[in-house]
Amino acid sequence: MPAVVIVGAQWGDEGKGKATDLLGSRVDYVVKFNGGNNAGHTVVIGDEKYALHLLPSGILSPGCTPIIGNGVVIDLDVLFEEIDALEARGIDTSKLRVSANAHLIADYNRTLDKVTERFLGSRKIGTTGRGIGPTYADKMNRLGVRVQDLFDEKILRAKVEGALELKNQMLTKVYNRRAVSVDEIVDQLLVHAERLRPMVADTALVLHEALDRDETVLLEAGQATLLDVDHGTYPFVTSSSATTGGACTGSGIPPTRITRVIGIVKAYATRVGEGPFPTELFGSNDPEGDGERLRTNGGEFGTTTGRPRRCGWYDAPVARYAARINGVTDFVLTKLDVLTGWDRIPVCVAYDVDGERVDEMPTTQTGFHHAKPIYEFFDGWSEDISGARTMDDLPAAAQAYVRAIEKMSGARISAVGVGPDREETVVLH
Ligand code: 2SA
Ligand code: GDP
Ligand code: MG
Repeated sequence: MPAVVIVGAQWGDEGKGKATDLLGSRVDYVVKFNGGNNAGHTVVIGDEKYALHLLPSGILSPGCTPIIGNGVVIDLDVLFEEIDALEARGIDTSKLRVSANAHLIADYNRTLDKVTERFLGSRKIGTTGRGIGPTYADKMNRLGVRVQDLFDEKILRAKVEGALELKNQMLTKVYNRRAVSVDEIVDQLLVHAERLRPMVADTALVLHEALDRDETVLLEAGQATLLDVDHGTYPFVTSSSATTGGACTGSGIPPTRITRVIGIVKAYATRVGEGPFPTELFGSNDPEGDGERLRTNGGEFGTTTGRPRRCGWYDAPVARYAARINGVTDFVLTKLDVLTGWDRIPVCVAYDVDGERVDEMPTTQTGFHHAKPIYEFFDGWSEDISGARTMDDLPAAAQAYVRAIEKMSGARISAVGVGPDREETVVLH
């Protein structure tokens, strides 16, 4: 049986949490394979709203085993805060398993994230300040501290010492901060060690055995294709692999076991943090105030940081790019309801790059920075569509919009979101 991947096909916050939750009742394992508590997935079930950061969204489905894979970076304080908050609301988290190879976010990494951003000034990335980038940098520099290190204090101490050697030079000499002591970090990391111990597992083996038993594994990406460290709008990206390739490396499941890749796309586009965004609506680009209207109607504020998200129209070349990079077999188009009430809806079908029409995403950073959207316009609709459950329930103009997007985006659309609730979904396939 299959391993299924869910990835963001734009700049994040497409509604991956809801899509994962929707599938949750039909899958046995849900795996978070990249990122950390920079992620923010909101899931609405009836009157209850859950914001998940570090735990996979599948944790809300009884019967589903949530896994934090080796590709994740873990802030232990946040992990246990999140577990306690869910338990207090009656959610069973006892099945959670955590990879022994996942890396830990130490306090110095949070500090470095924040001071680096301040230091960069106008060149800043607009990170979430959770220590994600510095923790992945340590991993790549072979200076990381892993979950398994918590259970051998001698090794833990040696690793923290190694990690701090250069960092203390940097903190004191470049950033004018105090040096950090090995003892203080080791003590902080060990606070949760015994509570974590029973959850720690060889998660790759657990998942292989599940697949061999014909069980279904859902791999849930944090962030998105355009924020992927290799395939995104580098350097304005996160520091992990948020695409299908990352699902393999971040979980230990090989590509040959993946049978379906579900790309989540919003019916318009948003981005948080800095970096190029051709269809963004702001200032003189947006005489009608459509950006603010999308933000208000769509509730476009960061789930983790509360930052207002930048808003713009649907960008078809971006979706096609994501379809190619991830091998998307199905798109889920979310938040169609947010577009209700516009007379006409622009969709970016290609770019004008320095006077030349370009149909696919430009390869160079400068090319994408210069890309101006070329729009095609579609009729809007005014009816409330939140009650629609089949394509036929949607107004003709909404159906035409969905079909047009499908044609441009490189894969079939298998579901359409018409509201935040689990139930508010039009299923096509
Ligand atoms: P980081 O902190 O190193 O990962 O930041 C690097 C870039 O990645 C972006 N990023 C995100 N973009 C959208 N949503 C994210 N999650 C939260 C949410 C964000 C929030 O669901 O709303 O609450 O602000 C997320 N996480 C990272 C980030 O904006 C930087 O551009
Ligand atoms: P994720 O990071 O991709 O999981 O997305 P977020 O949870 O950060 O942001 C998506 C937001 O849109 C959440 O508040 C969801 O509850 C909400 N949402 C998801 N699908 C729909 C939809 O079809 N319609 C509306 N109106 N809201 C949706
Ligand atoms: Mg989010």
